[in-house]
Amino acid sequence: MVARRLKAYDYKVYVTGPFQAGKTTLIHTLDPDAISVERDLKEPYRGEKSTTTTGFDLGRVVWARKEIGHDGLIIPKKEFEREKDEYDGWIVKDIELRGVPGQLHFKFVRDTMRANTDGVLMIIDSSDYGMVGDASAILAETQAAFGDIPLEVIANKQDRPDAASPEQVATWLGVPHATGMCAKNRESAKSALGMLLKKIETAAGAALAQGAATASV
Ligand SMILES: Nc1nc2c(ncn2[C@@H]2O[C@H](COP(=O)(O)OP(=O)(O)OP(=O)(O)O)[C@@H](O)[C@H]2O)c(=O)[nH]1
Ligand SMILES: [Mg+2]
Repeated sequence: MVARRLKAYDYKVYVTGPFQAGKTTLIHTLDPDAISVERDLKEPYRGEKSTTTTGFDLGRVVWARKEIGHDGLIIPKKEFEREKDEYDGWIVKDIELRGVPGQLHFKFVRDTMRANTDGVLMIIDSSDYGMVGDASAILAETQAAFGDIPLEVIANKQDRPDAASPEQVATWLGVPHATGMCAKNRESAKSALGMLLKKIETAAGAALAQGAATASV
């Protein structure tokens, strides 16, 4: 009997951050077939009629590279399946994107979505200084839960004229670095995810090397 493959992905990315930061938008830009459990906001937030996540977002992409060390391509899973033959011989990793609600009171949902995470995208709205308190609370919650895990702080909505720079956003949160992004733009979204994926692989490589060194002692 052939064993069933239970793990449907190679790397799982947990997408968190405060209310209305752009987590759901990012996942749908990367995977147009992503699914989301959300509801309409009763009132527009900062002039935008929007939805809010009450459950989760689930997206699937493929990271395809000709060689290790290349940036490679990030492709929606369904698109990749249609064009699979073009990637014969490439290194292919299945990536699961798991988005969570930003509203603080949904902490229990964020807590249940963390299992098996390999890396974290922390999405911040660069034009919403009013959310800095919530952003810091979610960053602290995430760091406490995951410890030392690859994490990328993303300064989203860089297309807005009132957006703070990624450097300013990093200062708001007291982190050394933040990467600018516009979640509505596919290239920008792919480049932000790509940065995290490279960090995940570096960390996985370091863990393997450490395991090998320990085994040989
Ligand atoms: N201008 C601009 N608007 C964005 C961008 N990303 C998201 N938005 C808008 O911001 C609002 C919130 O986006 P969502 O993706 O639902 O945010 P979220 O982080 O999933 O929010 P919650 O589920 O409530 O935590 C929507 O009106 C989006 O259209 C961006 O890069 N630029
Ligand atoms: Mg959402």
